[in-house]
Amino acid sequence: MLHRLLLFVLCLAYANAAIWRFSELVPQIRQAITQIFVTNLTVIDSAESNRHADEHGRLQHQLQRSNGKWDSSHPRHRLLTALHGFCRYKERNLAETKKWRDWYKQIPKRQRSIVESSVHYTRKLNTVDHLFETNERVAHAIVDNGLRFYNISQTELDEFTQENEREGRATDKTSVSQAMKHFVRDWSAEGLDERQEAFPCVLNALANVSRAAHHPMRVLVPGAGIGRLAHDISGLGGFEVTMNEWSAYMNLAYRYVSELSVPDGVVFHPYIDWWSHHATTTDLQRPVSFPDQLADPLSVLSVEGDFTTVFAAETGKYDVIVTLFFIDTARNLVSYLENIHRLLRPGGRWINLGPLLYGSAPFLQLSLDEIVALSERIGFKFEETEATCGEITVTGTTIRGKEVAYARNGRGLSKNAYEAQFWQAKKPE
Ligand SMILES: C[S@@+](CC[C@H](N)C(=O)[O-])C[C@H]1O[C@@H](n2cnc3c(N)ncnc32)[C@H](O)[C@@H]1O
Ligand SMILES: *[C@@H]1O[C@H](CO)[C@@H](O)[C@H](O)[C@H]1NC(C)=O
Ligand SMILES: *[C@@H]1O[C@H](CO)[C@@H](O)[C@H](O)[C@H]1NC(C)=O
Ligand SMILES: CC(=O)N[C@H]1CO[C@H](CO)[C@@H](O)[C@@H]1O
Repeated sequence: MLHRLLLFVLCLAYANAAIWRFSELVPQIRQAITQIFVTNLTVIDSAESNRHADEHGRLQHQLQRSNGKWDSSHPRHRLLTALHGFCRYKERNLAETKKWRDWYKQIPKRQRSIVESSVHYTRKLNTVDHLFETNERVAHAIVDNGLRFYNISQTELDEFTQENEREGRATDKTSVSQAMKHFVRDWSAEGLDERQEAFPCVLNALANVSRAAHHPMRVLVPGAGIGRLAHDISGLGGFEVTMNEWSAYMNLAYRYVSELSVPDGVVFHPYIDWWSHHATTTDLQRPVSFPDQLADPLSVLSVEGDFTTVFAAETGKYDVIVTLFFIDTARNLVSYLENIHRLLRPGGRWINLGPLLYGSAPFLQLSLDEIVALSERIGFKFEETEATCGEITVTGTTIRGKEVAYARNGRGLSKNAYEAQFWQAKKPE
């Protein structure tokens, strides 16, 4: 066991001296390895690895069944539910194409034979069914990685899924599909255009923040999805980045992508589950590979849980909080804003880019001008923003609007996008 781990660490050391996947190592072994190999690695940030070890401990504790009431909102229950969802990826999708086959049979035989001879519709259905099997391998790899990462046994998952299925609880196909589509947005070359629309405003604002290697700026990215922005911020250097995500589907996808060690080593077909808006069937069936860039899981700390509660003990800890397509997910927007304000140190900054697409039964739905008024009342002072981030949206404010797509099929015939709002606000000293 130790031998395997040492080999593993050595390989990584050769590949990239900065990569230390401590999260997989128990502390004692980690210590031993640190002593053996630390002498010649360029980057051994022990504070950073302690941060990861501490958080891993917190996560394991939070996931214990005995921690709190065992119901569908228990973190372990939510994790098992998401794992069940990925496990049933193929079944749920093939049930859908089965329906499409049945609907196709509604067409009179004569017409069907025209369709068959001209466009081979049955073959298209068969091909897509086959491609769902490719995607299922990715879904299962996400499950395997998740079981290992969270220390959950296959037996426990099997028992959980059996009980769910006995009681007729269907898995959440949409959440599984959305999490997997984020591989495109965050970690594929195909997602680059979309990232180029959204990330530069945020990264440029951060690049300007003065910082020193021995005193990194603490950045928090709540609602981070599967983490590309958080990793790109870390890539700027001089930032200690924490990302946070509530969804167990997203967290499973993130844990998977951040453990991958071969660039573009995974291929899947993200568009086969929605047949609208395709110029060609080749487009619909096209493969996308990821990750376009490896994510060093140790360069960003991922804290799982609800942003409004999981950082209860971190008042004043962060220099910068970055919200990307996040604030409109709030049920209680006031709590989000107050929480951002509380977590920032005096003099700290809040950087936001995103739309105002309220969902999930929000307690209040504010327009942009109202968000400004409320944020100022809470104690934020809005700052100037770069003209490259769009036109001023509401006269008299410094907030700019910019067209930004989200999880869009770049070759699709539908071009949905948002007028995402960019701002920078300071919590005065
Ligand atoms: C629209 S997505 C944006 C994800 C990512 N920032 C991006 O741009 O790709 C919003 C994310 O916020 C997460 N989220 C919603 N409420 C949350 C909460 N209370 N705490 C943490 N994350 C939350 C959702 O699960 C979802 O992944
Ligand atoms: C993993 O889970 C098993 C059984 O629940 C437990 O006995 C073991 O201590 C856990 N291992 C770690 C590293 O947390
Ligand atoms: C960076 O800082 C300089 C000097 O303070 C300022 O002029 C410039 O507008 C800033 N750029 C951004 C992107 O905030
Ligand atoms: C302690 C030790 O082995 N240091 C070596 C680390 O690697 C550099 C460059 O490859 C060598 O110059 C050091 O001697």
